[in-house]
Amino acid sequence: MNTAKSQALFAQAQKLIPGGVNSPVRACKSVGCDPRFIAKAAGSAIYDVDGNKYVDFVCSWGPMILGHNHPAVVEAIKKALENGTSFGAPSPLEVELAELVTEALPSVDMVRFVSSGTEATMSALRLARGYTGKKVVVKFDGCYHGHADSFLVKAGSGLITLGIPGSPGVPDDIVKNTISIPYNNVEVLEKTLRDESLDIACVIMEPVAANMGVVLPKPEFMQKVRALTKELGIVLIFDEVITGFRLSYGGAQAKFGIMPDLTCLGKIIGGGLPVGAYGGKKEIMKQISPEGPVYQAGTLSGNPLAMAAGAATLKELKKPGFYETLDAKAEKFAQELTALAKKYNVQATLNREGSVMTPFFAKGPVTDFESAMTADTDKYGLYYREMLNRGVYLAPSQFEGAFISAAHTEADLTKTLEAAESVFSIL
Ligand code: KE4
Repeated sequence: MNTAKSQALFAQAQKLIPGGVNSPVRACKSVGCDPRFIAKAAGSAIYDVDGNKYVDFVCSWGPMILGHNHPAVVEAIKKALENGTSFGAPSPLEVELAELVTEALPSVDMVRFVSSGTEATMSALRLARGYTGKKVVVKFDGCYHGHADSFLVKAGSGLITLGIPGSPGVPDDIVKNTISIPYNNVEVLEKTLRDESLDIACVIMEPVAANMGVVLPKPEFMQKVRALTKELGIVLIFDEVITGFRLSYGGAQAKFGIMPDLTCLGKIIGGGLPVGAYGGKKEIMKQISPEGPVYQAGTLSGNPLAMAAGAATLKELKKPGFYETLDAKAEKFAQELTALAKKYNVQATLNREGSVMTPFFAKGPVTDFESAMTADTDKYGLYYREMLNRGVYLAPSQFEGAFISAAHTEADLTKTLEAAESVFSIL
């Protein structure tokens, strides 16, 4: 595979942009190669600057659930574009997307749009603190909630990929108000939340963790989180930046029937444009400025292009049978991939919920951060490079999800399984 143009661009980018990338995992350090520079994308495929074509399982880290450049989304963006790219004033598209989001998510009465998932979680935390008058946030090891200071404690995603526990530049004074405890551990959860010496404002969780690789919540764990937070007057925040509109039209909360007090969204609700949102119970959301005293603002918040792309995406997702078809396709693919690993005696554990999955090179079961860490990352690196050379674009990290979109065809998945078979035979 010729990658000369990507290599030249990477060399130039490294002189101009730290690490040559605008988000660390993209540098592909943990999988032992250099990044491919992408020129364009369509449907399930992305094309690099050297003209190589790949079946894309990154899907821009989740947003592209319809595939790239879906005609309805492109049309909506074009239409919005003709009317201007940003007003800094309210526009009808914000109301339309707010209606779609609040209708879809059972626990969300009101929603505020921002420009990234990081902004959504950061603002939800401020709101939970403002609402309760308390300070401490409880999170779970390996869950990632964007890069705001308070959440960079045993966070997943890029931090685990690069093998770093937290980040310089985050003052101790700030993270002393963050407690990180193991995912899926009911005893530690109960002990922590019942500790009256702690001044707990909120619990934030990924209802399906997808930033230490995909890790499913045990039903009793989810139930306990909800029951205890309710009993103790602690705000429960679901970070549905990945799971929102991915696991079902109503997100993880509708799929599992567990309602948080606040929900954070991003990715899919922007149809591939920069967006985030947080929403929830009216009583809490009314604390946000200008209705209430908790301040939060944004120059590009509710951006018309992002709102248009998001609304067009949600309307497609709302069509009957969308999730049934997508999930059935993902299930079949996951079963076939698992069978191939078994056939070639590759030690692997595949975790999946709906159309997001992670094949861990680990004995398993993978139920939390500690068990995720048993994965053989060197093996994942080899798998990644070999799949890439066979035209399959996976996340350049063992600890991320692989996303299947509506645009992935039978032929794409067959090609991917054939590539996996040939790679498993040499692992
Ligand atoms: P952004 O600020 O990146 O839009 O969203 C932050 C965020 C918040 N919550 C969850 C559950 C998330 O998964 C994310 C961002 N996800 C990563 C993928 N692991 C973004 C890609 C990256 O950082 O390289």
